[in-house]
Amino acid sequence: MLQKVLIANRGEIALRITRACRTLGIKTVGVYSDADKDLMHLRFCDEAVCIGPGASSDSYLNIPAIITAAEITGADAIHPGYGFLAENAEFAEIVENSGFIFIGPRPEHIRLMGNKVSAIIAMKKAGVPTVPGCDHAVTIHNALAEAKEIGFPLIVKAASGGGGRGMRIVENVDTLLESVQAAQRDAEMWFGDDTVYMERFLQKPRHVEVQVLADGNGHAIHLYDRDCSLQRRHQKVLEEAPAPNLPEQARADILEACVNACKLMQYRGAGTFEFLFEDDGFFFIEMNTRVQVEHPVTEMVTGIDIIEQQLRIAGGLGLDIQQEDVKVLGHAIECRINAENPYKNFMPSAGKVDTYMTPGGIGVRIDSAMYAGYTIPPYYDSMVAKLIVHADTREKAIAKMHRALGEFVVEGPGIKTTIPFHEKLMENEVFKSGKFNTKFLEENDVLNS
Ligand code: MV4
Repeated sequence: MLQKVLIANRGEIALRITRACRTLGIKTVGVYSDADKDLMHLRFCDEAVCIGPGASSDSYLNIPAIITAAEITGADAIHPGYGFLAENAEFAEIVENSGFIFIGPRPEHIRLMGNKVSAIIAMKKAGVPTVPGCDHAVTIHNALAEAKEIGFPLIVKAASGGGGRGMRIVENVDTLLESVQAAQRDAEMWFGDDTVYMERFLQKPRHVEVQVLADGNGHAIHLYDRDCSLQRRHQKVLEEAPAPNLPEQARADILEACVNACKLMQYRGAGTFEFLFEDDGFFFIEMNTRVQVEHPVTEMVTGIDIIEQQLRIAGGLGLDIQQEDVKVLGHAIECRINAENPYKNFMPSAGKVDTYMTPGGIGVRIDSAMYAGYTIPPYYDSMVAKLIVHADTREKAIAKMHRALGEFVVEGPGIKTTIPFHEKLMENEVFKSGKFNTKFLEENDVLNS
């Protein structure tokens, strides 16, 4: 088993990983930027190393500083969390070449899934259903021919992209070539790679993802599914498990396909297969080779600690779970609480938190690194807490979430949060029906309905 883990991240996920390590008796090394010396998890880590100034590029993305911190503290493994370097294949290679264990997939799988075209090709080979499209690069020279095959509307995406950046929806042939060129320019600017590809555009899909765990030697299991359709500008706002209103056979088939793909690839670690779900069909769009923000909803319905499993797998202990052991009990919902003002177009609002009161009760979980007196720095992501609830049914989970949100107090000069937005969401009839898709937030003014 691992002896000492360096947590190359900050905020709630750094605290989450610290907790898992300490529960397992693994020593912890925290790293922090100049702007983060008051981070909560540093109080619980055995050691802490400053890795640079506040800007992410000089600290949490500073590979030499992170490797050096691991060397001077004698860590044997590095956990990247999510975001920052979590899906950087070069970082994973440098970690391994420097003699440390990378707590995550093999670098070749990070690279394979980091390129959406190679990911789609791999999934097709593994029998995972993909979106009707072309699994190769598109330029103005072949776009017309490919578009004839795919049909309109179609969407142009960056091969090195993901998470919605640089996507372009093309309604008809008139705007095809200019859209391909614009997408190539965006891709070059955002990702340094102008490779783009095309897929049929699904008009009102749901976003459903499958959590997997694999030991790297061909043993793989799924931990069922999550619905992440409620997104605002490609940022997930709320996630739930299991995905509501999925046809049972379609669910069983896609879960099996994901596990088979992991076995075929000899995948290692935690991973998430992201699908669009429309007209009772699943369509693979991308695979995330990291633990995700929304992993707690899966933990709440399965009782499995995903971070603990990551640590076991990285420590060579493999998976101590058989597929038949994995059961979904009840329903879990996660609301991402951001330091943003929902009444002012979700404008970020950093600052000092004077009053911090968290909800409680059966099945209420807070994943946050905030505390009274904590100052939210302006450098990083605006997500400051995840409120997760679990109950026997989706209806009861919604009622419990609404009650918990009503108890949640985060106050300070200039501090606004999305708590009121989530309270209104819990009162929204369409949301409560479970019959919504990725267009819901775009088409509904939740706060004023
Ligand atoms: C799509 C799509 C429809 N058809 N792909 C990809 C990244 C993810 N965050 C959103 N993605 C989508 N990919 C095909 N073939 C719809 C989405 C999508 C979306 C697209 C544009 C604007 C908002 C969106 C919200 C969720 C999903």
